[in-house]
This record gives sequence, C-alpha cells and structure tokens, in this order.
Amino acid sequence: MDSMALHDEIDSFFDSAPPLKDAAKITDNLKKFIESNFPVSGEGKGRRVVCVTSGGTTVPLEQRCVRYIDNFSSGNRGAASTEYFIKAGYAVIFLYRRGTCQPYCRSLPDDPLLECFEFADELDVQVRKPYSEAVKGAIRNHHAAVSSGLLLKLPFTTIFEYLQMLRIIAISMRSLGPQAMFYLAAAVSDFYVPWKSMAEHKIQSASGPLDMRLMQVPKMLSVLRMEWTPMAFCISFKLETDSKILLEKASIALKKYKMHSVVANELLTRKEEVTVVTTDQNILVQRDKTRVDSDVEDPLIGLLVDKHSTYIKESST
Ligand code: PAZ
Repeated sequence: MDSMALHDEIDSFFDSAPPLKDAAKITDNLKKFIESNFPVSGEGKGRRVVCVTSGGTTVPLEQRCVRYIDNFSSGNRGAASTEYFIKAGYAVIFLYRRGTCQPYCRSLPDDPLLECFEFADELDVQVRKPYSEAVKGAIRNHHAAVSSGLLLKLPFTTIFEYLQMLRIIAISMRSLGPQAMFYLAAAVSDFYVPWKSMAEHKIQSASGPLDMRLMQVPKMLSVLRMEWTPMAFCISFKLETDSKILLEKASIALKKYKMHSVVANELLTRKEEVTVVTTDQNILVQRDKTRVDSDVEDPLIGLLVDKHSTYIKESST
C-alpha cells in the first residue's frame, strides 16, 4: 500500500472512531508526567521515558456493546517489563487493557481481595499470613513508583481507545527525542468493525446466522515511527503460533515499519524465551531456568536498555 492510501485509511479510522473520553485530561496528565521527568529547562537532560503497551484490545460488535472480539493476552509481559524498566531508572507510561495484569501484582493471587484478607475480629481486616510478604511488597513498590512520579497508568479497552491514546502519548513524547522509547507488547486487533457500519443495538439472534465483514485495522507502526515520534527508540513484538514462520515475519516487520528491534515470541514458549530481531543479528533471550522465580523480561529489558543507551549515544554524535 502506498503512503497516501495508508494515511487516508488512518485518517478515516480516527475520524470515524468514537471520541476518546477524557482526552483533555489524559493529555494534561501526560504533559505533567513528561515535564516532571524531563524538564523543558533541563537542556535535553532528564530521565528516559518508555511507553509500555500491555494486554489485548477488544473489537466491539455493537455500538451499545454487548458482544466483542477479544484475544488471549494476559498483560503479564507488559506488567513485568514495567517493573524492570523502573528498576533500570526509566519513567514508564503504562498503557494497559483494563483488568489485565498490573506491575508489582504478579505474585498476588488472581482474586487478591478475597484470597489475601481475613477478618482479624468483627470489624478489622488483616492480611492472611501466607500472602503477607507479597501484599506488603506490592503495596510498597507500587506506591513508591506512582508517588515518585515514575509510573503513569492509562487504561484502555477497545481498539478505538488504544490507538487514539497511543497517538496522544506518542505526540506528547516527541519532545524527549532519542530518550523516548516505545515497547509495544500489547496484542492489537488486526480486524475491526468501523463505528459507522456497526449495529447500534444488540444484534438479534432471531435474524439468523451472523454475516459480518471486518475491515483491516490500519497499520500505524510506521506512522508512529516516522511521524508521531520520529526520534524515539521503537521496539515492537511479533507473536506467532507456528515457529517456522516466526523469525521471517519478525524480520519483515522490522524492515517494513523501520523498528529498531522486533521481539519475536511463540505463544506456548513466550514465558520461557524470546528472540530479539535486529538488522544485523537475532539474539535469543531465555529465562534463567535454574531459578523458579526468574522471568524472561529480566534479561530482555537489560538487553533493550543497553541497546537504547547505544542509540542515544549514536543520536548525539
Ligand atoms: O500479555 P501476555 O504476557 O499474555 O503475552 C505477551 C504477548 C504474547 C501478547 C506479547 O509478547 C506479544 O507478542 N505482543 C504482540 C502480539 C502481536 O503479534 O500482535
């Protein structure tokens, strides 16, 4: 597709999308967050800022949405990566799907409120002993990250919200130059129903089998990379279930969208290993299997932070 046709598709996606609620508030919060980590008066010096996207986007089938198409993403990758970026000194804009895994909460049970707490007496609630350390750790680390201005959490649900928010974030991060990074781990829908051709009310089953045409979601990666935030260091992800095509597809995405690296992963082994695909090499990154509590995000973020440092150095010469 030529660039003009892509721009037309992108414009028509945004023009017809339901307007984002709270867009002005989100823009204002982003401005404050970026300014506090990278002051305009700081002569180009400040903290690096990464936008981590996490979890899957939904595709509504009705405007007053009863049904939607969803995907498998748990948000574990984005939540874990956020913790390691903050540990490495980054400020993180965490663009996440509502209800998915949150930073510092990975060691809590799925239903922490009911599982972790009990009545101490008739009135007071206390943490149950087996969860005491996990709960204290989650509260301590989460509060520290948010209150020291290192973590800004922005939730989305639909593909419409996600792409509108990503664009606002990218444009807000433009002033950071090469200190900005995108780590695009969200599982973004490839197909959607345009808002204008979507049924307003609940689709009726009495009308017989459902025949619905889904349009392709315009690929915005190249526009993010070349126009919204042209100096940022950009990492995208490629997920496949067929290992035979994974690296080839990642390498195509690297070139097509001019990413700095593409992290390739397979559905079943994604928690064990990933391959970082760059223009000159493919680097296999694995979880430390000698430790039960290790994860692949730890070495992965270490590697990407080093690559980002090299990129910043090269950009300034
Ligand atoms: O969210 P999660 O931890 O369950 O899975 C992470 C992932 C597989 C969604 C991510 O690593 C990824 O590959 N995201 C991009 C998916 C895609 O190709 O659209």
